[in-house]
Parts: sequence; structure tokens; C-alpha cells
Amino acid sequence: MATIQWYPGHMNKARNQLEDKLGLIDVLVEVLDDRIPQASRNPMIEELVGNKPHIIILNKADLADPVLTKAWAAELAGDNKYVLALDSLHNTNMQKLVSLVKKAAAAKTEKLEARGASNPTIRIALAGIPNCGKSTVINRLVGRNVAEVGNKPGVTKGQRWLKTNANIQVLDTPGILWPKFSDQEVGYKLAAFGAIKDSVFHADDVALFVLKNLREFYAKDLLKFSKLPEQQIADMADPDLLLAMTEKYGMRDDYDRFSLFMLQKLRKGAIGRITLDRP
Ligand SMILES: Nc1nc2c(ncn2[C@@H]2O[C@H](COP(=O)(O)OP(=O)(O)OP(=O)(O)O)[C@@H](O)[C@H]2O)c(=O)[nH]1
Ligand SMILES: [Mg+2]
Repeated sequence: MATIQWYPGHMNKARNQLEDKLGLIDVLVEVLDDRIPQASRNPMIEELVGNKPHIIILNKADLADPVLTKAWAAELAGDNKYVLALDSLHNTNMQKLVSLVKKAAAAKTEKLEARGASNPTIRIALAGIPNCGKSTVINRLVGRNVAEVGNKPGVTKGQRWLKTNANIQVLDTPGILWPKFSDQEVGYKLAAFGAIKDSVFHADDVALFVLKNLREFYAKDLLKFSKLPEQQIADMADPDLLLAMTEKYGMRDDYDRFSLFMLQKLRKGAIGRITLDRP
């Protein structure tokens, strides 16, 4: 497996800018990609959170395996740490998230109210890997499309404070990765789900990695997507299977083109509700 790594200077800058703002922030909302709740946890963000109230959003829940979403929600919850699975693309009602923010900030709010403040402002920041849906969640919280959203990593370039109508101020931040992934598979999972720029890795390497996982955990989805007979799939090694699928989809021997096509289908949920991390 070739190593996949992506930590350009602007991510380091974004990490430092987030650290600078921490003192102002009452609740840190970490947005994960629900299809890779482990690989999308940025250890630098965990470190920055410290003891601050922390909400974890399992975003893109509409695309993830629902059984595993439940399992991850239970696994990740802890002291001062709340978890919410969310489909922020289709779901415009963020009431559950607003309630969690208020709950997480309750200690501070009560302290300010005891000193006479009424309805004090709660400041939150959304942070996470590129392309996991931070700006989409923020647009839902604000109730308008105020933050730029896009189906590629690195859309948000700088921090920005926005106001919601629930006396919550929210900081949108650029997606950040970290300098060295703990194991190779983390980079492959991030690449598979669009957190890493496509030009940084070989699509066929990542497609083969996905194929191996589909075989093991989502054989029915693979059968349907491959359009090949079950026995033929069983008899072929992964590279042969990828080539057979390339031909089946009319791309002759253009392995690379098919690999990218397959990753795009995976990201959209067109292969199935696939989650590649297990608690
Ligand atoms: N299906 C689905 N798509 C989502 C969801 N949330 C966001 N998206 C899509 O994911 C893509 C990335 O969304 P953004 O909100 O730009 O992600 P981001 O985390 O702000 O990305 P960066 O600014 O690049 O770090 C967009 O195409 C969104 O429409 C979700 O819950 N479900
Ligand atoms: Mg963004």
C-alpha cells in the first residue's frame, strides 16, 4: 500500500487559528463522517478539546450503515461528551443539536445568569476533517445558506463567525487533517470518502481497498454494483475483479477512470449504505 498523507500548510494554519479561538468557545462541536467515525476523528482536535464540553456529530448518517451508526453513537458518548447522528443535507430542523448545545453549555450559562445576565450568548465552533459537512450543518443552524458548501475537500478557506437565531454564535472552520496517520488504512478511508484531494492518491489503490472491504462486509452491495455473477466475483482476486468491473461498465481497460467512478458512487451512497469503521 502506498502511503497517503495530506497536511498542507493551510491546515496547520487552520489548526493554530482554532487553538487561538478556544478561549472564546463554550462548546466544541466535532463533525465526523458517519461512514468512518474512527478514521475521521482528528487526534489534534481531541487534544485541543481538553475538558471543554464536546459534541460529536455523526454527519452524513443518511449514507452510513444504520446499525453501525447506533453502535458508534453508544461507543463515542462519554463524560461531558454528547453524540448526535445527523443527516444535515435533507434535515433542516436542527432543534436536537440546539438542545444539545444548550445542555453542554448549561454550566456556563447558569453561572452567567446567576450574575444577572439574561439569555447569554453561547459560542460554539464546528471543527473536523475536510468535506464532512461542517458548513452544511452551520447553514442549517443559521437557517440560510450563509457558508460556502461544496462536494470536495477544502471549500472553507478561513474562519468565520455566524449568528443563529437561538442566541448561539457559531464559528465555521476549514477542514483539517493531521501530519501522520496512525495506520495506512486511515488515509485510505479518508481518501475513499472524499476528505483528501483526489490528486494526492492513486484512485485504483483506494478502489482496491474499498473492494476488499465490500467483499468482506457488504457482499450483497458489491454483487449488485459489479453487475457480475456471484461465482465469478468469488473466483477472482481483487485486481482482476476491478478490471472485470471496468470492462462491464464499458470502460475497456481504463482502470483509473473506473476507479474514480467507483469512488464517486461510493461517496454518493450509490453502492449502498457503507460504513468502513467498526466499533
Ligand atoms: N448525503 C449527505 N451529504 C451531506 C451531508 N452533509 C453535507 N453533505 C454534503 O457534503 C459535501 C461537503 O459539505 P460541506 O458542508 O462543504 O463540508 P465541510 O466540512 O464544510 O468541508 P470543508 O469546508 O471543505 O472542510 C457537500 O456536497 C454537502 O452537500 C449529509 O448529512 N448527508
Ligand atoms: Mg466548510
